[in-house]
Amino acid sequence: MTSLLETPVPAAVDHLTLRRGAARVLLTNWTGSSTVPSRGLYPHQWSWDSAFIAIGLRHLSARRAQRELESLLGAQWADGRVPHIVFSPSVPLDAYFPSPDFWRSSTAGAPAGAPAGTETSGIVQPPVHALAAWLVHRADPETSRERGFLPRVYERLVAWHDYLTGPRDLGGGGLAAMVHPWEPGMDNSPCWDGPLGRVEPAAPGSYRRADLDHGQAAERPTDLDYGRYVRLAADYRDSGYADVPGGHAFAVEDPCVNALLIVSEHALARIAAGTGADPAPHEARAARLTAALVERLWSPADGMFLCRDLVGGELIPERSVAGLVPLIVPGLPRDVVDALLGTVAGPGFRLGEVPMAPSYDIDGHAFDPSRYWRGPAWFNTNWLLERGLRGYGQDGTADALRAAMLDAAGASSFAEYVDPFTAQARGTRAFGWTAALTLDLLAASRTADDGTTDTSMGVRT
Ligand code: 9WN
Repeated sequence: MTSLLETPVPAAVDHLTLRRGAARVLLTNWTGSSTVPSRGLYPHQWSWDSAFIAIGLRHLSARRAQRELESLLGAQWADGRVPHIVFSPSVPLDAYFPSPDFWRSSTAGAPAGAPAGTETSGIVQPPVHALAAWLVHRADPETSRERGFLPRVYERLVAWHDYLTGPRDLGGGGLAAMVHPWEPGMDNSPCWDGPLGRVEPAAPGSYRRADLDHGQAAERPTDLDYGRYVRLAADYRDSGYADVPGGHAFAVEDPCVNALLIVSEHALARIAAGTGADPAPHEARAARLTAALVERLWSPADGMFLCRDLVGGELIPERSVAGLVPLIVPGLPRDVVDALLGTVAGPGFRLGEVPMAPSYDIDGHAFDPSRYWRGPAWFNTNWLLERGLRGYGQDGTADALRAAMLDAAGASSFAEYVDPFTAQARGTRAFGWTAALTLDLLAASRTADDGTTDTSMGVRT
C-alpha cells in the first residue's frame, strides 16, 4: 500500500493562481445556461453537480449561479423528481452513454410527468439543491430579490422534497430510498456490491460504454457493474419510471442522501421565510428525517451510519464516506457526534494523517485507491465533512482539511478525484465541482478571518 512518505503530496499553488484557475474551469464549462461537470467525460448537466457548482459559482456571478439552478429545476418532472441528467440537444448521442434515446424520458416518462420538450434521465441524485439555492441567495440578496429568485425556486424545491419523502419512501420508515447506484452519486461504492449481486447484467453487446473513451479503465467501474447499471435503468424505464414499494431489484437508504435532504430541508425553511411562507413544516420535517436517519441507519458498533438494503432488509456491512457525511446534520445526539468524530480520524478514514478522507474504509476488503468511489478522495464529500466538522466545533481539523483540499485541487488541475494517500490526480481534470468548491473554500477562508462566517446547521451563508 502506498504511504504518505513514499510519494510526496504535489506542490501547492498560491491562492490567487488557484482562484484564477478555478474560475477558468467554470467559465470554460459554462454552456450558456448551465455548467457541464467536464467537457469530455460528462458533456450534459448533472443534478448534484449543478448544486455544488452553483455554491462556487455564486462567488463569481450570483446571477449565473441562480440560472444554474433554475435551468436544472426547469427540467423537473410533474411528480416532483429532479432528473439526474438534463441532456443538451447539441451534444451528439454517442458522446455519453446512456444517452437520451436510452432513457426516452419524454415518452417512457410521460406517465410520471416527464417534460415533453426536454430530454432527461429518469433517475435522481442527492438533494443538495435547496441548500445551494439558499447559499446562492445569501451571496447577493439584492440580485436575488430583483430576479425573484427565491419565489421562482421555492415551489419546485418543495415538490422535489415531497417526491423524495413521498413516493420514494419505499421502506416506509420515513427516509428517501434510491433505486439505482447512480442515484446516491457514488456509483461504484462497495456498498452496492451485495445488492447488485442479485441483478442480471445486460448483455455486453447490447450497449457501448462512452466513458472509456475518456477515462482509464482502472479508474472506472468494471464491465460487469456497468451491465448491471444498464439492466436496472432499462427495467425502471420499462416500468414507466414507477416507484413501487417492493417493486425494485435494487432499493437502498443512503445516509449521505438523507443527510443532504435534512440540511436542504433546513435551508427550505429559511427560503420559505424569505418568501413569506411558513418555515415550521420544513423544520418539523427536518426533525422527523433526523430521527429516522438515526433510528434506521446508525450503527453503534461501526461508529458511523451504514446504508440499508431494502430488498434484503439489513444494514449493509460496508463503511463508506457516505456514513460520515451526516456530520453536516445539526442536532445529532452527542454520542453519535462523538463516535463520528472518532471514526473520521480513526484507522479506516485517517483524517489528519491522509490529506483528504477516502471514499471507502482504507482497511476495508474492497479498498482501491484509484477506482471510482472505492477509495479515492472526492472534493464534494470532503467539502461536506469540512462543513460538518466546523458545525460541531472542530475548527482546527476543518482548517487543516480545507488547506489540504486547496493544495490538492490546485496541484491536480481540479481533478475529479485524487489518490487518498498522495493526492495525485485521478479521473478527469478541470472538473466542475472541484473548481467550484475550491472557490467556496477560498471565499470561506477570507470571511472566516473577519468573523462573519455562520456555520449553524452546516449552512455557511
Ligand atoms: C453517472 C457527473 C457524475 C457525478 C457522479 C459520478 C459520475 C456518472 C458516470 O459522474 O456518475 O451519473 O457516468 O459515472 O459518480 O457522482 O454526478 O459528474
